[in-house]
Amino acid sequence: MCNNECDAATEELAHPPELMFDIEGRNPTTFWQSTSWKKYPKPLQVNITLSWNKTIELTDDIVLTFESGRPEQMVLEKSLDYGRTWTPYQFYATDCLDAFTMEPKTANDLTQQTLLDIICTEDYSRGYVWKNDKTVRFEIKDRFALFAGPRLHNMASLYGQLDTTKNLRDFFTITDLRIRLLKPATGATMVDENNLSRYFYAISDIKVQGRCKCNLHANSCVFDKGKLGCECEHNTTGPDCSRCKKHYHGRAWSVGSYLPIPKGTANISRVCDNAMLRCQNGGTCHHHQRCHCSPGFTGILCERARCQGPGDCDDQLSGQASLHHHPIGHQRTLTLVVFPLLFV
Ligand SMILES: [Ca+2]
Repeated sequence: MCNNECDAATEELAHPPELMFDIEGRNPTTFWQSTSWKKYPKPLQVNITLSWNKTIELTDDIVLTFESGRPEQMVLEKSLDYGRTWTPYQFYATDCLDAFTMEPKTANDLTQQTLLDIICTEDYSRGYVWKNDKTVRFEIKDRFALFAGPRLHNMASLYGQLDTTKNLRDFFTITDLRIRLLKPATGATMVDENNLSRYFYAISDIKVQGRCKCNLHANSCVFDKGKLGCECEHNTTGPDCSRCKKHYHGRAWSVGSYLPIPKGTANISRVCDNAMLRCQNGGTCHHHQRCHCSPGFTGILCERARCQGPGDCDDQLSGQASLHHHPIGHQRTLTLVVFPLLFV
């Protein structure tokens, strides 16, 4: 660390926020470093806000790599409305009861029924660089595994759930993330009041992987005029393809379907059943392999009304062409598309 050499005004000695989002792999690592506790009587707190200005569906764990000790208290928060309102995603502390009056839990304690619970974990706060592990994670994949199995071998089951359960879909969806660093690592039970310059935060990398939320009405998401946007198909429009195009309002807009996942993927055991993968809008399930939909509805689970209008809308929407090909294959890695703002 550069305790005595940091200087924001000198390029070689500065540690600006951008260094959390450059490409790692070089040696030494590049990192952002906060000011020390010395300048902020109590406590040293920093917010890091990441805004995409676009709705994003997370597809992998969020991973923060600390070059300082991992914080003793921290909250990861999310917004779904471009930063107007925030809700906690996960609490992190060396002592959850003491810091947040919460029982300590881990992602492994979660079940299908408690997946949406917000937990406090002590897994990522122990010690000053505990066993050399410098990362703090938000475990997306462990949560996916509750529906898709331990090695995510049954993604069809997960996507079936995402299709039919809005709360679950929203849980993995964000427009912004906020990391609230509440107490730096001290490495001891008592804070050394005479040596507060020892305490600070330093982060070398923040990984957020996801894909644009296009409601499964687009195959690609492009960065245009400083903004991410879906390239909408199926006569839909809007930043998330969440509206029918003008003159295509014959039927209500509806979200697309995640199913079926790509042919050849293992364990497409069933497409529909009478429990979790129920055919919707009056559709009926045949041999667990397909839904027979009522007129005017389409999608694997008949969950989607058609955007009807002039021209060949119906043709475009029939059969496989109406489905979003393989969300997995088209997921976007957004590690560089972040605009961190730093507030101390
Ligand atoms: Ca870096």
